[in-house]
Amino acid sequence: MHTSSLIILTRNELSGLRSLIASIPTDKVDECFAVDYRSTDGTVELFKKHRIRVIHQEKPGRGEAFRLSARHATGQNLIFFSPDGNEDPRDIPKLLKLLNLGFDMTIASRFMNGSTNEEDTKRVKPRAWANRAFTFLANVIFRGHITDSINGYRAITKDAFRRLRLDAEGFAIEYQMTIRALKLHMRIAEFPTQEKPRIGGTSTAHAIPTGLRILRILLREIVIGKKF
Ligand SMILES: Nc1nc2c(ncn2[C@@H]2O[C@H](COP(=O)(O)OP(=O)(O)OP(=O)(O)O)[C@@H](O)[C@H]2O)c(=O)[nH]1
Ligand SMILES: [Mg+2]
Repeated sequence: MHTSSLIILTRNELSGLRSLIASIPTDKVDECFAVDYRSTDGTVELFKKHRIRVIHQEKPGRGEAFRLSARHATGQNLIFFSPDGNEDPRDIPKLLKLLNLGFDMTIASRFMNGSTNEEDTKRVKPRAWANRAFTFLANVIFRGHITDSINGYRAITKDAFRRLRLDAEGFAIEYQMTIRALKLHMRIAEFPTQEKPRIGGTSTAHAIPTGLRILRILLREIVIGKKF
């Protein structure tokens, strides 16, 4: 068994955190800390009440949050959890188990047999369609068999994380992580997850800028190949 660090990513996520914090399996990991970007809604105070250490992020964005997490984590395995309601804390042991079986990265997939995603019950599913399209392109171009290239609910070994030398900003970080892992022929495992609706707070993932940022990363990764 490898040592593990569970990292909770937040930016004003008080209502989600409040309803999930008791079900986060901190006893299943060697350390647990939060990376927070300037929350002003009481998120930081709630972490402190539960004796969860908080790393204060200076520059915004999930890209920066992932890099900061990896710099601070002492575990060999890193698990990223976002407590906005979308992610089921019961998947944390599953993510870890697969890393302990020898995979470099594991993803909780919203788009495979047995999965559900936020938009399943809707007729128009712009996010799901965009996600599937980007995953399709990554698979064709970088020869993968991934079903969810973008979900942030994932775990990776610290060694693999370092080898990927990620420099993407914001919500493009996960896509870059998947693409570069494919380029390096890393062992990637997925399992089905049930994505739930956001609990409260507000989303910072605005569809159009996020989509454009992901598209830019795709083009750049095509151009640079294995030079990273
Ligand atoms: N540490 C850190 N966390 C962030 C930052 N931006 C967003 N988050 C967290 O990342 C998670 C995902 O962000 P969301 O805004 O929910 O994005 P999303 O999941 O794509 O969109 P919705 O669930 O539909 O709102 C949440 O837990 C946020 O609090 C950031 O700059 N730093
Ligand atoms: Mg979310």
